[in-house]
Amino acid sequence: MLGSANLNVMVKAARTAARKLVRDFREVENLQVSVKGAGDFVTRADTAAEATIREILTTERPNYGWLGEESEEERGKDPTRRWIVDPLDGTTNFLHGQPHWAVSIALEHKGEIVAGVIFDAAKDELFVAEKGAGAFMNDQRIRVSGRRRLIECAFATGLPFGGRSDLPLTLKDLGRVMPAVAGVRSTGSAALDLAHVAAGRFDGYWERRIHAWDVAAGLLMVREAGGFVEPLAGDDVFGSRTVVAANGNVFAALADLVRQG
Ligand code: LIP
Repeated sequence: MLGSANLNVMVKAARTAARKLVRDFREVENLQVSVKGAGDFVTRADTAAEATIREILTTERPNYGWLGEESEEERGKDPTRRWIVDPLDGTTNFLHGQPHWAVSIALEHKGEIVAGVIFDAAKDELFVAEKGAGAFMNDQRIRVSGRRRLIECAFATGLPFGGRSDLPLTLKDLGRVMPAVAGVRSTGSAALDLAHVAAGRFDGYWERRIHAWDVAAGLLMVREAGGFVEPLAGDDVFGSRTVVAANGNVFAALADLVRQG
């Protein structure tokens, strides 16, 4: 696979962690009928996957910092670089035996995402991107869709579960967006939503209350595929924990609809 040495290390870490997650996923499918369910098992799988990724990345790049969903943040000896990792994005899907989850690894340099890997092991689709070098899926170049009319567009979003503070605003977003578009989908994985925007499968995506590790790799993927990514509110995606992404033709129209909230 072409790409920088850093990207190849990221792909190695994602594929290594995913091999065990695929085995765990098969076990989870068997646990659906159990009374206790698969909760504890998935938590262990998630944590183990992050430990595998962290071991590989910190061995190859010992001076980089770390921000991962399942472990303590760590500042590196090189304060300009850090890994941002979600070892299992789409946890609820995984828990319910839904084959729509991904390993997401991003490399940040001086506050900017410069490389991203999103591996959908269930579908064997490896999305990669490096700043200035384009976005690819299974080594084929990907680009955002070309749709221009909102009414022809399909968008993704994350639907809050009970108790999440963004539920009222998201319901208002849906009330404005759904009548104006061809469809809205909620897949349960922000990383794959952004990867699919980059691949032209969705025309855009927005979500409130995301974490940096959910979207770090995907936002680079969309930009390198020719799309636009901005915070829905505030100054930056990570700080505001909001994101809106779309192809350049419909970005302004989608952003306008969700920013009215
Ligand atoms: C998930 C996100 C998704 C969001 C879910 C959850 P996780 O990440 O990818 O977009 O709607 O609430 O946060 O928890 O599966 O890594």
